[in-house]
Amino acid sequence: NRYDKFKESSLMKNQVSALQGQLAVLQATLAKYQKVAAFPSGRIVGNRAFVTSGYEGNFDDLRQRCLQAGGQLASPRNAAENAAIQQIVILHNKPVFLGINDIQTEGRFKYLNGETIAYSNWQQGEPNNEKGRENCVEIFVNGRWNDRSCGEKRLIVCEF
Ligand code: 289
Ligand code: CA
Repeated sequence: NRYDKFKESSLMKNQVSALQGQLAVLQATLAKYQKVAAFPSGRIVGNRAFVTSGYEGNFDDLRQRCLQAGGQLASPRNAAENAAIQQIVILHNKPVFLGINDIQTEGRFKYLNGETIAYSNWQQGEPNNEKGRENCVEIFVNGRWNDRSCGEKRLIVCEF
């Protein structure tokens, strides 16, 4: 009857207003953690955060550390993401290994999930697989990429 309908709609209004309050709290919390992630040398692009801990290691070491932290090695899929990683490289003045390699098939660079890369920013003359030993990818302060031996030690940047 009309009274039941009235009760039902008041209940719904209360629930919507409670949800709006919870959403506002979540939005404020998210905004705060975006600042935490970006300080002192993280960068956020859309819903991806690129963060360094300052650690340096070889490719496999870095790959495992990002996984252990619940992320993966930074794998830029467009110019904006590449620029975000480049800014971290500039801040630390140290090149970074990307989550990209051609370990499986020489010359076919893939992300860690096995997909062929959809974006690249090679330095002129790269990738050159110097001495047949360069299956990983580093990014320089100029944002350009070079294939490099996976055994070199580079600054870690994970994406979350
Ligand atoms: O071991 C070769 C590397 O140090 C780099 O040397 C030169 O900068 C270029 O040949 C690069 O391609 C190479 O990765
Ligand atoms: Ca090279």
